[in-house]
Amino acid sequence: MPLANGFLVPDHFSDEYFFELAPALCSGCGMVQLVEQPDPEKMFHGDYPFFSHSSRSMAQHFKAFADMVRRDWLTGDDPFVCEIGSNDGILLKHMAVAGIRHLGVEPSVNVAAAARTHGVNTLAAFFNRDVAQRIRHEHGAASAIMAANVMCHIPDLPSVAAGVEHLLAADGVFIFEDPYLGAVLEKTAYDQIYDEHVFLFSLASVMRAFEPFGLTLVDAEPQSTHGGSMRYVLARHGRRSPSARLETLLAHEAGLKLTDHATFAAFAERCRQSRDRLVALLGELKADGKRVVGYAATSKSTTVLNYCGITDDLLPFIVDTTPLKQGRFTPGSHIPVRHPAAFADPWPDYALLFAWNHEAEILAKEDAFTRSGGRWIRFVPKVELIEV
Ligand code: DWN
Ligand code: SAH
Repeated sequence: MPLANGFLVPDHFSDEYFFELAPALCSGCGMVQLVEQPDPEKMFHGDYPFFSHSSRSMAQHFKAFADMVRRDWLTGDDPFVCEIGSNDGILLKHMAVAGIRHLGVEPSVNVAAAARTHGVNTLAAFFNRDVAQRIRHEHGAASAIMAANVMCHIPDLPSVAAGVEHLLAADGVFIFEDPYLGAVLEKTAYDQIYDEHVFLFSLASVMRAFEPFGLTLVDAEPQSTHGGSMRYVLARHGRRSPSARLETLLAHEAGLKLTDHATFAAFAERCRQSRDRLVALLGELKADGKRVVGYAATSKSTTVLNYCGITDDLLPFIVDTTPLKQGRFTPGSHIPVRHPAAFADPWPDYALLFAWNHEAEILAKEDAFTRSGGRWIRFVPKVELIEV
């Protein structure tokens, strides 16, 4: 596999980086993780093309996240909050506006610069134990440490856990959310597996990973974002009691058999079926003389395109709102990425929805496509035309 966000120009086709994308279940700790993990500096740098503000519904989600943290967890005087992987400031800008002392830690310097334009104090660095020590020294302990779709990106989980433990105030909370393993399996969302997603967490694997660092899981809450995520709340040992909701979720998770080999063998078979159906559908549409284009050059689309072997003969281009992706080509499959204006010029017969997690937002925005007679194709949870 190439890097999911390694959008490139033809000059670099010949020296494109590839690695072996192999997810595995650790029989010891129950963690689902990538066997080979590309160097983080290859993925997160000054040309990182994912900007959190690219989705309006995520902007609403992060406003609600910030409001919840302020309401439930920032009770003391002059609290300090820290976010790991703050990207373009989509969450912390709400803390900044409210005058709350805050710091985002974000290694991709271009998105970190975008955050500063939103008034968000941002340290361009990879969060780890040393960085946490520096932050505590300069800003004091954090009442809340937050992270969204980031913890699963950091191979050195022990260093992050030790850093969180170091930075957190005695009664502070560490709140993070990530795509949930149970949802990925249930929806056959194999496109959540790519270089940046080093881990696919479950409640049980999170509990086990943080316990040795003095951090206990005290609450969790399913989220609808990114096709099904879980929000985890951790606190120092003995400072807070686990919620009743956590007990219910743990009981439910036990029934999902997330450490059974058979669960993953069945998932792998569903992935193969999904791939075969998608390739067959695109082939049939092509044979019928229909025009199909891709919608949203997501990170997830890199896995789909490369796993399914889809190139520009089946999908001539993909439209995407991100200026950094436009004019470049998709990693590995080398399909051109174009400005969204190309979508209506002229309307295609079908659009393959790579940002299926933003279906409601995109279908509402592209209502004119549907009215033109265009049809949407989704592939999660199964390959089908969307009934509008
Ligand atoms: O975990 C991660 C999540 C949070 O975001 C990262 N590793 C990378 C990224 O994953 P993704 O690229 O799969 O994210 P999204 O939010 O599913 O897709 C974003 C892409 O979709 C952007 O390139 C913008 C594009 N998009 C678009 O072209 N039109 C998105 C929307 C909502 C649209 O209307
Ligand atoms: N929180 C945002 C961004 C998620 S994308 C959202 O949910 O939309 C993942 C982000 O994590 C990227 O911006 C990437 O640069 C950042 N990241 C990767 N490794 C990191 C690390 N060690 N410390 C802090 N941020 C990291």
